[in-house]
Amino acid sequence: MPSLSAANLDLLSSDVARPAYDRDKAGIGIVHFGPGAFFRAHQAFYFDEALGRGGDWAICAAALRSTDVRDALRPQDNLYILAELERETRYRVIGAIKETLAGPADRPALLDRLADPATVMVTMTVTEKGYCLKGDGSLDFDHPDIAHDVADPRNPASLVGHLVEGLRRRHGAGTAPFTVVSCDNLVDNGHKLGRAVAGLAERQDAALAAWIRTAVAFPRTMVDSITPATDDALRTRVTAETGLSDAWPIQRERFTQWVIEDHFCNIRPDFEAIGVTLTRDVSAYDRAKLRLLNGPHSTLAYLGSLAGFESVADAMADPDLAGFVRRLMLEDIKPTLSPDAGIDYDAYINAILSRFANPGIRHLLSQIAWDGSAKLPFRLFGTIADRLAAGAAVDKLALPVAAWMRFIRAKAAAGDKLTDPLADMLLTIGRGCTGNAHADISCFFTLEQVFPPALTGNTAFRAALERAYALLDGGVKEAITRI
Ligand code: CS2
Repeated sequence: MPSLSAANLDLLSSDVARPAYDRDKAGIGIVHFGPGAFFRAHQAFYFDEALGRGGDWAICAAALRSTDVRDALRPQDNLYILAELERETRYRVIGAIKETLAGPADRPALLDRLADPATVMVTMTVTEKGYCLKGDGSLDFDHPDIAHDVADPRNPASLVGHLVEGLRRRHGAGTAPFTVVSCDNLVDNGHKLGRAVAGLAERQDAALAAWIRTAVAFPRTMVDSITPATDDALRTRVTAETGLSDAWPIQRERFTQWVIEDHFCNIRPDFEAIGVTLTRDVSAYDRAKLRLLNGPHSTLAYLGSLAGFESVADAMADPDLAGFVRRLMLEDIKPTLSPDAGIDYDAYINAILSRFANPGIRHLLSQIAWDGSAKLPFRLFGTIADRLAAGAAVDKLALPVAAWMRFIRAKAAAGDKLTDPLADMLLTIGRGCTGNAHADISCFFTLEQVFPPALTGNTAFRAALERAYALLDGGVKEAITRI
């Protein structure tokens, strides 16, 4: 089977959509950090749409460490196939990425791209841990990459360090800044990143930091599209159904949403024309999505894994689990969301539940279970804190937190690996667990970077968590029924 490449596009089966623009003529205007599946399913798709309307919106996609994506995409001219999963799968070749860079060897080229006046926007999907923030949302100067970037700012290691160095060069050259668009599932993503970038810049040059604070836009965003990791089944299907083999195709549900705060310091595509929502206030969307989609997703990940399910759709096919998640959303999460935001929460909840239940999408619970220590604070702890402040019960909300702890304990007992920025610490705690709820939870609560004092010091939360943790002794179904 021939491979995907610019020269082979004509060999694609006729129903596969392909770039509707002259790729050779489109200039690079975007630099993206973190070329993982989500970016290729989401932002690259939107920039592909923008390119179809004309303009220099092609992307230089950079990975700071891993060379996998570059090595897979370069031989196929940085093209890849996006499969939109619905009753009928639609395939489309995305041409928006024109350059892939990776690792320290490509750092000079990446910094040149960041300094290039043609670069008008920098986007990123580096996951929660890629921001090197502390639990309170400020930059962690003790993080090894940040400490490195303070000592050697011209050869940065971190995302934040790259942004500072790129902006420093532009400032020095009198070049307009690029807009920095964070596309990760972090509460207040743009503002947190803006403060981190200015904070790091402050360590080398107060004038640069002041310029960053006043001249650079860091809009907040909400991004949404369920994107299961690529597997061999997808590769085989893509080859069979499109007529070309692709080293790294991407799959996602057809639904996709991008909301960006309308705050830019350089030119941008006509976002509204390509289905992106621009708004003055992203926070209501952001909060609703993190709390109603990602919170229940993590809930399904830990409860579902403990119950022996593999995918989100499998877990949702269990009426007890699906019913629990629905009640959690309606009774515990929805009351923490602003009723004046103009969002129909009931409709939103129903839509999310049917997206989760979509049998056409095999989204592994193990994928969502990654990085729990970095995800739970954004997905569940804010909701729990708000419920506690309102004097409401947190029994249901405590269950996924207890399930996460039991998940870690089970992984440690089985000698399994854990994908988490705190993996070593978590596995040490997990190995020390005895099964006694009070003692085990005390060990987890020593993780100050995960649990804020407002939660660890709250007796109602502690009691609910201990009860949930102990109830899980009888299995997930038992716990759900008794809560
Ligand atoms: C998921 C998200 O992997 C996870 O943790 O909860 O990636 C989720 O699929 C996306 O945020 C949906 O937009």
